[in-house]
Amino acid sequence: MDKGTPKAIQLKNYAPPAWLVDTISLHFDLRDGGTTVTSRMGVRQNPARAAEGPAPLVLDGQDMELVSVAIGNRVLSPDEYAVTPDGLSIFKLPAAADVEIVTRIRPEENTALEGLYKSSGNYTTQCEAEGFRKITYFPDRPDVMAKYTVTLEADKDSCPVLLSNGNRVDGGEAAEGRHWARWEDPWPKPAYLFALVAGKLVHVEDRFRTRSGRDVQLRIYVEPGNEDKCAHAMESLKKSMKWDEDVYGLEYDLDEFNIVAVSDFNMGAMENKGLNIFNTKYILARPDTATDTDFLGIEAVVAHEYFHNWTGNRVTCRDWFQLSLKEGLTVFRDHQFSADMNSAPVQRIQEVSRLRQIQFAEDAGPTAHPVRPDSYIEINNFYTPTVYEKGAEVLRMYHTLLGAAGYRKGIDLYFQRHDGQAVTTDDFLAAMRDANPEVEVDWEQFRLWYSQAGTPVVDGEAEYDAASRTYRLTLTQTVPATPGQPVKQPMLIPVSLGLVGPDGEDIPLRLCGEDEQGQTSRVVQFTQAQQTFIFRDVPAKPVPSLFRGFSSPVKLRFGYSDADLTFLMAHDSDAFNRWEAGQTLSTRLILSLVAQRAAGQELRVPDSYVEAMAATLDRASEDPFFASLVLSLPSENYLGQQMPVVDVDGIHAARSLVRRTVGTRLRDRLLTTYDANRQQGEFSITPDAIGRRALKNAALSYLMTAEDAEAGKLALAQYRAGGAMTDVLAALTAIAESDLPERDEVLEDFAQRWKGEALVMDKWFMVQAMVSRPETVERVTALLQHPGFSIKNPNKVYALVGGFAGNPVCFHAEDGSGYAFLADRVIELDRLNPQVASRMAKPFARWRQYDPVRQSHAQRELQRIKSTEGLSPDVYEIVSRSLEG
Ligand code: B3K
Ligand code: ZN
Repeated sequence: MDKGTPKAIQLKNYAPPAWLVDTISLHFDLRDGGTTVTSRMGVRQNPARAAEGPAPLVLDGQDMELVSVAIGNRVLSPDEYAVTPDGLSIFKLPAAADVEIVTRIRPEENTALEGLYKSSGNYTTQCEAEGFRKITYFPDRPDVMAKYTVTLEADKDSCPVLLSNGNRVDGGEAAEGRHWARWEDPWPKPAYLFALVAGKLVHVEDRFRTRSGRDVQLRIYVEPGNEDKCAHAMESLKKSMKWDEDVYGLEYDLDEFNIVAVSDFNMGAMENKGLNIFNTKYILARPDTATDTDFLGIEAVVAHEYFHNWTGNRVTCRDWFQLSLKEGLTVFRDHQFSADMNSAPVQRIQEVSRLRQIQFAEDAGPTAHPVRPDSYIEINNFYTPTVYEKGAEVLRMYHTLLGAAGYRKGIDLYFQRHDGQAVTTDDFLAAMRDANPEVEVDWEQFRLWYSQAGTPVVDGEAEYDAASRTYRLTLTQTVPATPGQPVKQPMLIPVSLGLVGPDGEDIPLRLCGEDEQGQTSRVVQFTQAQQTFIFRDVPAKPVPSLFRGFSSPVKLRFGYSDADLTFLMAHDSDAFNRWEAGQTLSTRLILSLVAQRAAGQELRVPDSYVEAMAATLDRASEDPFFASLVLSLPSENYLGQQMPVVDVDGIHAARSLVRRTVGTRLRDRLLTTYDANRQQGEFSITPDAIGRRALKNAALSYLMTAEDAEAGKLALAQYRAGGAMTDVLAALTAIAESDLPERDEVLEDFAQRWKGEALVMDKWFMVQAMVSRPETVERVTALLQHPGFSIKNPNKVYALVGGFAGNPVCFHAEDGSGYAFLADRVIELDRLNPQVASRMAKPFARWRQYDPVRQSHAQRELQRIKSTEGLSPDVYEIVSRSLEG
């Protein structure tokens, strides 16, 4: 590092700001070659720190040119302030003052896509977490909340649209073919929620009347030509607004709500007050360009950003360690919403698969951190699955422990106490606790979910005593050591459970020592390192159904027999656990095949397994979407997590064998399923229609494993028929992986057809990056030169480079070629966009889980990245943690 090793920021060093900013009036003169920003702030000393006497006003600022500083109308001389690479300090000023600062910035040269940047001719901002300091000097921390007035001035031809937060209050013509607009946001907010957009955009419009009668104008702005792809996002927005009123009692609080979709954006979307800025990926959809997954993703992300208006914007975070206060809560809210809009069990299964795939992996590696981290170098590295997805599970546990009504009481109290404030996860917990004094929960113990990293492992054992008709369930918990946290305390783990009797019906639950009427499903609190729950009046030996609905983010180990699992697959009244039983069965089978392969034994898939899959197909019409998920085997990455040393090729071989066996042995059933779920008529995105497509495509993918000519014909016909992108892409994926002679011709055809649609081309890059064939690394390297690819566009990078890093066999190729490819890209990206580079560096983190040959390749590449001159703190933090771990 040329600037020295970057410093870590610690939660324990938090101090309230010395100065507050009540109002800020910003003027942007947007021009090529230099944008001038004039900021006038009304500042005053923070009464909370008045006792310390006068302190200098310290403002954050980076990468800009300071033009002038004034207090009131008096321009300061250079000895009255100091400028450093990180900010500006004004030494002396009265206890309350107007400070005017003029700066100049160059948005057209900003490739990091943080702060104000220009891309595809449009000006856009991204300020969370610390981008505002690249626009002007300001106390860029979320506990400084100000009222904003923003005036934008720009060329009328190239920037007909001028937007900022709040409501548009004024505007007009200016000299030299320019024009201006003024926006006022009545709600105080932290700088990270500031936004502006100026550019050549068109919009679609709708309205929403809130339950108290406010008429809100809704607009989605897109680049010309995309107007026909906004309808689904608009519907999703209206549904979110209604749902938040109905379920949380929360109403929108401005007269306009604007969304802008841009194609160069580091993440999914951003909840700026009244002006959400989105990655086009989460707005644009037409049945022929977007898959069902895209449609559902749009619904969820539009909702998520809208929900932030209360959980994040009206009540925000005191400091960035509290990030999960808004993110965990808002993800939980979007999960609840998606469950209400679609199929609840399917939604839950998808959430849990994602959590296991990415969060459990993070929790088990060198970058493991608690939901509320206590130290960071670069906050942008902490927008993680742990803060988001595990954070959402913590919220779900409040809901499970308190019930829907108790949870809502807690939420109401939270807003009553904290509206307009910047607060902590402790404040949130206190509101939940205080609103529910009658509920017995050890909140101090519950708090450990925020501070202890690592996924708890729960071991279960049970014993049935026929004579006394009692069933003893003993649970033991261990929380693994994680970096910086060698010793852990037992957690409060809510266990939702049932006991399934031999007839497949739930047995009423009567816990010894309690005399309630037995429900068939209930929640028990598992709080000790080891605890036994004794159930009485159990007429026959049951099969326990544990962690129904995945009631806690833990790993369960219970000695189910294969027969128990098949039984639960068929009979558990909890849909999640029916799926779970199937996954456990598949995981167990594949891992045992991996072991047999390593021991040089002959591999066989037992009949009972194929029969369980057959039974799933026979029941599939009851819930096609659910059935498609039961048929999906655990991913290779997830299977790898279950092994002390990942056997990359063994897992691929064993999983492929299982798929091929099912594909061959159940060929007729799969063909019937395929035919039965083809759709005629109009496209729709109801859960049933999505489910049928998912099931049909799952059947196709199994059929393709048998490599018979007929399956190939089906895939080609499905590709050529066109129609819904879900079907086209499923066929393309199967063809790309196959040996079909038409493979390259089909890939070329797709590229020709969609070369004008960036988001569709992303799918094309991704499909090729994910192919498990050995030539993939060369293909992907060649694709970097494709005219449709750009290393400067995050979506393209995520599709091609990120797709490849998620390709288990090729990224982890034994010759190290995959690691070298990724390291080259991280180094190349870091010069342009540190946030994207650091995201691309994360797949290296688990390198110690692999064999010595792969380890040495990965370690070498990590060292190579780390020793690169001028490395960003973003990549430095990930790489150095990975090497330490
Ligand atoms: N709050 C933003 C994420 C900002 C990421 C900054 N690196 C989107 C969201 O979670 O809604
Ligand atoms: Zn969010």
